[in-house]
Amino acid sequence: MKSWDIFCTAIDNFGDVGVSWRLARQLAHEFALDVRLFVDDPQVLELLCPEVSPSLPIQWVSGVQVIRWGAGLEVAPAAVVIETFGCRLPDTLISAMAARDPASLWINLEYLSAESWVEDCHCLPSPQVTGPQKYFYFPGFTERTGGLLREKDLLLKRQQFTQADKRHFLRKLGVDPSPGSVLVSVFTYENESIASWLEILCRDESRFHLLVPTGRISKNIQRWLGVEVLAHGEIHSCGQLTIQAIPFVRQEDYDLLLWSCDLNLVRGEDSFVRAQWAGKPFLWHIYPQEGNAHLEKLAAFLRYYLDGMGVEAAAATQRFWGDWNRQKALQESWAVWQKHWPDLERNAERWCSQLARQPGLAESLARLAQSWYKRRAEITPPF
Ligand code: TRH
Repeated sequence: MKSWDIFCTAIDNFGDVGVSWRLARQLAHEFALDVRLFVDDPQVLELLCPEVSPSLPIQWVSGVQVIRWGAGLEVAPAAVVIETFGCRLPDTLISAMAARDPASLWINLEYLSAESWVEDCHCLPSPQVTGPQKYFYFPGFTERTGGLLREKDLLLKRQQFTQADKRHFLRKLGVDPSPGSVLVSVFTYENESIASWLEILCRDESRFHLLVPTGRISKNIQRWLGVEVLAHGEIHSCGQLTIQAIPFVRQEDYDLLLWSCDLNLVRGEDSFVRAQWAGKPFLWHIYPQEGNAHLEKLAAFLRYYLDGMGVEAAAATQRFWGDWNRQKALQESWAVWQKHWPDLERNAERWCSQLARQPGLAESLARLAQSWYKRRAEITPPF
């Protein structure tokens, strides 16, 4: 069971590829597994890992075999096959997984959600007409889920990240904040309400320095600034507020960005999880879904996250996060949220330590595969 295949389609943005790439690297590095990552759009992967050449059909990068996944791809399946986020595997592959001896363990890695039904569905078999047994696998925030991706040395590395490391990292990005600035990373979806926030930051007595990787929020900021483009390296000021466009960094460096900032605005799934491991106050722009289904997911996460926080700070967080995600004016909710800063910082560290007591996602997947193969060996005599 040393061979693992991870299949991934880039639906939109970077999250699907981001999670698959992170998982692939961790399984290869920490569990010495032979991992192949099949990805339909290696260009997205190149953004996260510039060593990837999108034109190559097969390549080795960071100990992982990266394979461009297109129509007609025929490969002998691995012992463990992970289909990420319900991407559909080709029928020929499914038949080959069933014909394999022993048949491949088939796992459907699902999206992250804090909703309570996740615990009931985690590891449930998914009935199949053909092919081997498939299992749902849910990442999550409790012991009754698959946990979150967390590299073995992640929290140690964060602890060892010094002020000098931070200065060095920021300098490489061309960032040189004035002393005492509140550094904020801004990686969110489009949001009209950012204008109201920039308005108050601009008048605030504290000095805010926003670092904005080029992306979906750029247009809203450009509109507020009254500029056509926001190119890397550009710096705009308004009162005490500085807005700086920074390049999209490789995935490992994104952690350094989060650790360097005092507040992180994150989105989707993977940056949302990394912000939690950064142990800093953050704001989650959840991926918007039809019928506002995402608001229930947001509330479900906040029920866990705010559990150890003071009542007023928790209410302020609920309001500010709610206003951001409903694209409402932010003046009042920001003013109240900001007052609870010490509580927000304490809670961020508390939550990070609480999560770190649970096994990580890669580890729990590796354990599942091990026990599944062991059970099979017990049930099926070798001759
Ligand atoms: O990009 P996202 O919005 O991705 C997703 C997808 O939209 C997906 O379809 C959806 O279902 C999911 O969200 C919920 O956000 P996410 O998940 O945070 O992924 C961003 C990735 O980009 C993450 O791996 C971190 C990485 N990143 C860098 O490597 N460098 C950077 O400079 C930045 C800003 C991000």
